[in-house]
Amino acid sequence: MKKKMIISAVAIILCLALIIGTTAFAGNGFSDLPSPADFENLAVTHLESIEDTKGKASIKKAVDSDTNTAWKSSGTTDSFVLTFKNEQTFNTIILREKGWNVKKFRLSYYMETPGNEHWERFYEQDAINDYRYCAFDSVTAKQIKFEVLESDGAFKIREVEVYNTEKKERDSFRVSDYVVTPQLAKGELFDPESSNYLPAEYCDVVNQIHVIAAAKWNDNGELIIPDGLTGDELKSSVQKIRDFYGEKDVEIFATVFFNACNPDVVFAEHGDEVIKNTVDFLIEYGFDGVSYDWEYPNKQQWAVFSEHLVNLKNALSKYDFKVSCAVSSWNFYMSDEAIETLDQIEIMSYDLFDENGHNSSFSSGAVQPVEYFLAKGFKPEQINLGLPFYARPYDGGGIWINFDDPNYTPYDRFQNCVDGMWFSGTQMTMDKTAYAIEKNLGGMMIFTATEDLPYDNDLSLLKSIQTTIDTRAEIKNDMKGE
Ligand SMILES: [Ca+2]
Repeated sequence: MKKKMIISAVAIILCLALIIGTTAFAGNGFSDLPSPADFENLAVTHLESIEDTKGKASIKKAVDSDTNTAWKSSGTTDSFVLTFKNEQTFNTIILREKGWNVKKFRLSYYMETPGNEHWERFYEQDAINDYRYCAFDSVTAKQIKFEVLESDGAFKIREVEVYNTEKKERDSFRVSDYVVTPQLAKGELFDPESSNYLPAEYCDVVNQIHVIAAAKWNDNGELIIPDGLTGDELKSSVQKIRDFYGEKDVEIFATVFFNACNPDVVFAEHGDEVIKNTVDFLIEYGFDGVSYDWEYPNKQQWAVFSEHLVNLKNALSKYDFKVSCAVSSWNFYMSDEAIETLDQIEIMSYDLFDENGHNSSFSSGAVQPVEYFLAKGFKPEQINLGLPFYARPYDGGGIWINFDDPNYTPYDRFQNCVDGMWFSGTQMTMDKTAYAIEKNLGGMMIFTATEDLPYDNDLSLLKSIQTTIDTRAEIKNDMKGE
């Protein structure tokens, strides 16, 4: 009797843990995010059959267009095959999982070429986490196989949706990168011998450059040029970028830091001078705008900062200068007026370790932050979604590994984890860029392009961005044609 009691108590505790776990997921759940508008879900409209390994009738729940119903796997690995009535062409699959159990999954199509019949893998990634947007080059096939190769338990799939989306027409698509002043001033970015060299193709992909740190505030509300640069060197650095771009358009922002001043003093005592000095600074050094990177104001400072942003934008509008701000969803108290006023934000959607230890997973690095800032009132076109070009360890330790580190080169486009370090890899970069296009976001932000593999390498992240834009968007005008 006593033994039984203990078992019951353990069962109760386990149940509680499960309830707490489920509630935590439900609170952050994104399983119901809308599907792409204007496109039919081929998994419903052209379905002939769907079968899992055990022939369970419940597999139909994965294609019943109801996110409240789900197919449950028969173990930690399982698969199903979806057969269309006839051959279909598709380039996007959306997976909706109930829970966060899947750790590795694969999509293949059946190649029917006589003599060479086999399942051909066209996509593989790690987690699904509620909602996973899978973007790939067009595939034409009659059958798709979905396989889970790793899971931390039986898993549930609410829906699998298959689309053949068309290019989205848009006026522009921003791709912002950060460059640092010493590399810029020394000419390393334009020197083929330097490891920080930017390829010629860079100018075709990146159309907005944020120069870190072009300036810092001091306590008198003056912008000072850091890193031992002279004013002439900063001016010629900006010109070097313009020369590098030649006829191509580029917007150049001065990224301003707050680490050389007491922000409370600057804004409280020198608010008007700060604005005047910013205008003078942008004109003097040839910038197109100012981008703030304050990590991080406290709640009270956010109020003062928000007011400053509104006043600054009002002053800069006369000169057509832009104002941008780097933001994180875990410390954000900007006023509604500032949200409306800003030209753009760069979401620092990285260094966010989810329960799998991934620092910029599709969920934590795209879905969650995008939904967060849309809910705050930003228009999609104001948002630049951040992409890390570096890896971080699973435990969140203070290690950063560049994507071009020869000791950590992924073996294919699907690999995110290399030797305990987690990258937002080549396929993940395509998925996030495609998702940004799908959500009509303003564009992407890169941190930073100097960490990428050479552009002619098939795994190049910069190239992955460009390929995605080329295949999924129709850009009507360039940046300055707005
Ligand atoms: Ca369902």
